[in-house]
Amino acid sequence: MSTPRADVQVRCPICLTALGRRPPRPVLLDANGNQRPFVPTDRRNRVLTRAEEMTAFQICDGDGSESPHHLPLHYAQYGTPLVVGVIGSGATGKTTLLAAMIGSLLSASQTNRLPLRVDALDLRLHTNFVTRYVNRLLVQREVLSLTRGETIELADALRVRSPVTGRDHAVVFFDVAGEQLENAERANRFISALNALIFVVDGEQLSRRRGQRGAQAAGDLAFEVVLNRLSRVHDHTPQGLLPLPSALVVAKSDLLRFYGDPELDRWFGYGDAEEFDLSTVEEESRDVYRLLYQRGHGYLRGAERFLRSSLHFASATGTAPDDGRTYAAEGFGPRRTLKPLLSLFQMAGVLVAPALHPGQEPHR
Ligand SMILES: Nc1nc2c(ncn2[C@@H]2O[C@H](COP(=O)(O)OP(=O)(O)OP(=O)(O)O)[C@@H](O)[C@H]2O)c(=O)[nH]1
Ligand SMILES: [Mg+2]
Ligand SMILES: [Zn+2]
Repeated sequence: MSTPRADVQVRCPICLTALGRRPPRPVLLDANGNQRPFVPTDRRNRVLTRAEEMTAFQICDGDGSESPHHLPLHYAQYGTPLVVGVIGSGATGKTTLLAAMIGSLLSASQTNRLPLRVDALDLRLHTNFVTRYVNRLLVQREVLSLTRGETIELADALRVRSPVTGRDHAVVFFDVAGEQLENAERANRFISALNALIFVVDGEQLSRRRGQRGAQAAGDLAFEVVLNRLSRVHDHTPQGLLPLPSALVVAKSDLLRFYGDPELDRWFGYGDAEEFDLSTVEEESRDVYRLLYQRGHGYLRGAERFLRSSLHFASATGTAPDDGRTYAAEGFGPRRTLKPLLSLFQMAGVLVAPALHPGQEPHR
């Protein structure tokens, strides 16, 4: 295991309490969330201990006024973690997109198509995300439930290793209910801990508003609340920009296809290999920008306010739900969900090499 880097101060992403002042208090959680102290079976057996630690959490007691926060035991082990927030109002497609993105990332990593190795930072959290979201969506083709509950917790926690730099990164994701993000009154301290953003534009709303008067100005309240919060906690560049990476994704883009938007249709004309080619990110960003400028330029604030940003078209499912509960097999499958995540990783310095694997067919 790499040793913790002394030069960085890692904070609990839920309440911002500085970690590392005391040694982490490792615990195990049972299926009902009850905790008990974690004690390795045999400390001298490092391989066994390491395997056991993969399912242990560290406790952050926060400010004592709320229930403790459970973080992966190795959360602070790899320098400053990349803390990704998936942002958008209710039902814009955040959870479905994140499940498809992580599913695409895992399968690309497992088939050696990425210059990255991806595995669990915390096995329990990760297995939970894969079973409850990734597999339900991609294997069972179920329509995922809207996110409920007011507890702020991590959705998934990955360890992303770059063989090029030899560095490991902890990468964690927050995916909370849109209605919670829209509410400016809520404390939502986790927003201040985010250092990478995925802004989700609802393609379904864009398609409904087609041709409506005044629709061009449309934006998203959750974007505004989050931007407002981030502007208060980060220093801006001299140009007034936020120094964080942002990937803005027009989700549910399957609903926008074949309506006479060649700039959108052409990106879906490419095969999946195109997603590994990050040299076309700028070109796609320009196309998304043009479409949103005409259809809802308020959404563009999710990109324009950032020093580094990219814009993407994606569909988590390729098709609309059949009956409200499942997606039909025909036409089903994530499209262009990997590229926004790779672009975000590249902007954040997690992905360094050119993403196209040598030996892989070029896409055109
Ligand atoms: N056609 C199409 N529909 C989608 C896609 N992704 C999501 N949907 C639909 O949008 C609905 C909402 O998606 P969610 O991912 O649950 O939305 P959310 O933003 O997480 O919603 P909250 O958790 O309430 O904030 C789903 O139930 C699907 O019906 C997509 O790629 N294409
Ligand atoms: Mg959700
Ligand atoms: Zn905390």
